[in-house]
Amino acid sequence: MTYDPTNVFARILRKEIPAQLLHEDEHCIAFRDAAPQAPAHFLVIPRRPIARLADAGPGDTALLGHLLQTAAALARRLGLADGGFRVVVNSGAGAGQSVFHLHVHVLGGRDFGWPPG
Ligand code: DGP
Repeated sequence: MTYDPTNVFARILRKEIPAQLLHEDEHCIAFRDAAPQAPAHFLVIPRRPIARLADAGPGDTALLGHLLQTAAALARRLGLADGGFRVVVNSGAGAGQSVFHLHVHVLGGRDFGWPPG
């Protein structure tokens, strides 16, 4: 799908609106989710403008790996690794995606059921 640069995560990347930043590097940033669904809930997003996971291509392979590495490193740093944490990517409105800039949810600090809703 076409990337809309007015989406809220693009605005966070441009520092037009604030976020509780946890991490920044040349490829991605991570910040706390404004509507947390667990005691710990943060998002890892690429700087590259990709609307949905479904829009990622072969040229994004290293970037996608970096997002997961960053998610795991932050989960360890926040003390979530031993108790377990969940990583979720909603791709498309039907899957629950509401902000159309690719993002990796990381949730921890409680038990999770399966299958997810
Ligand atoms: P999804 O439904 O997968 O597109 O997740 C979008 C998430 O983004 C949702 O958990 C709430 C969060 N969110 C929406 N707007 C903002 C915002 O302005 N700041 C922050 N930190 N999170 C936001």
